[in-house]
Amino acid sequence: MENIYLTVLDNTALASSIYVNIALAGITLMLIALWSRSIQNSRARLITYATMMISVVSISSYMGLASGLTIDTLVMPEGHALAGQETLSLWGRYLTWTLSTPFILLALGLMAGSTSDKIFSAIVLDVFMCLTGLAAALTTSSYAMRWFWYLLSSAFFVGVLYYLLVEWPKEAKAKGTGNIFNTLKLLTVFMWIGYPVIWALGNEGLAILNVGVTSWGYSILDIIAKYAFTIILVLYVKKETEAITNPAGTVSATA
Ligand code: RET
Repeated sequence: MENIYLTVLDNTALASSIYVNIALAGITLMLIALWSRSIQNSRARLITYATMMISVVSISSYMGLASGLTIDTLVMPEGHALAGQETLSLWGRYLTWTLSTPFILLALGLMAGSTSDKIFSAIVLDVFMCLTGLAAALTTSSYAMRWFWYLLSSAFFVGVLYYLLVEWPKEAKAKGTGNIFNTLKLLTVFMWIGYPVIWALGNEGLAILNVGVTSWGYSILDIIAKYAFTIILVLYVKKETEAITNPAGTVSATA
């Protein structure tokens, strides 16, 4: 068990799915730092800081996986395709999503010019979604309970989707950021739906995909949902700072 990071390195697919993301998060962080130097307005800067935090969390998250700190071998319960066998759980992913996804929602909510109560609600639902997803992965006493956690997490996810698809598009339209919000919303909704699909098909769910493919599944989603997302967003904020800073929103980032 102490050598779990060697188990990771021995599995080329698994190791590359982790190390590639550390590199991409680092590059994204440097690009944002470079591009955002000219942004002066504090609300616009808050959005770019939020996007930077997504990559900061990502580097820490993938370091946790690379070092083996946030990976364990779990024995799956009766009923699971791998019942009685050990399988790797990269549970650190679910834990650190509780830190990265709120920054994605904060950036989106601010872009849409939403209000603090709505941004708060979306983030709370999102954190519960991630924590119950962590519980689904770590429950080994009962197969049914694993899926019960999964369903609970999905219910929280529906709440998050409500803000993304119903509340914020209206506000973004009123604020004049409707087009860019629409692009980021579609990217986010499609990518985020991929996570529960990978969980269900992956080694912790129905075990149709092995651990390396499962991990690459999440890594590809991460590349689009985090790095591509932040790059599109920061370039927009840099170009159209005025659209973001006009006073329609009520979450004030002004000191
Ligand atoms: C789980 C499994 C349980 C059911 C649901 C899930 C949803 C996860 C999502 C994760 C998004 C993660 C992102 C991470 C970026 O750092 C927990 C997989 C609904 C939507 C965007």
